[in-house]
Amino acid sequence: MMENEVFASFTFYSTILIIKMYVLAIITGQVRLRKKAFANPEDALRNGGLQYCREDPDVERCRRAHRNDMENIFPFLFLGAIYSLLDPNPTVARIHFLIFCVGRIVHTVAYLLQLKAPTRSVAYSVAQLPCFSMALQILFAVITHW
Ligand SMILES: N[C@@H](CCC(=O)N[C@@H](CS)C(=O)NCC(=O)O)C(=O)O
Repeated sequence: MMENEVFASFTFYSTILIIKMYVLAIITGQVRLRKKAFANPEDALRNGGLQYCREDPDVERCRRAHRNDMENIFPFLFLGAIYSLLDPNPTVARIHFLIFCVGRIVHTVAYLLQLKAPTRSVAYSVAQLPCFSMALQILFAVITHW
């Protein structure tokens, strides 16, 4: 499988992004502890009392970043896998994956650090470009082989 250069490249960038999501989950947990804002009564009870079962703006920010990752990285995992099967040019394919990966990392950093707008939106839009490109190429390949 790893002899397929495009698929190896897709696997690499996908795994980086999955690790990024794991790191975001860890950060969310740390922010919950620091801000004493727990999602469940049992967690609040263990950390000072039921009053800490509450929402916090910083935790919610982490959660929105995570949700946005799920809205975008999950479709990428599908599109990238199918696109890899189309035998694209390895360099072009790598550029697609790299742009998406960098865009999503910048999106997360911009979200968590509250970077000046429109940094986050630009990162989001740039990362969407290779996804649209892959989606169109997949549709084209399917239609022309029907
Ligand atoms: N579900 C997204 C759809 C559009 C989107 O993903 N926008 C990007 C760039 S403005 C974003 O970072 N949205 C913030 C978010 O999803 O929390 C939303 O509600 O905003």
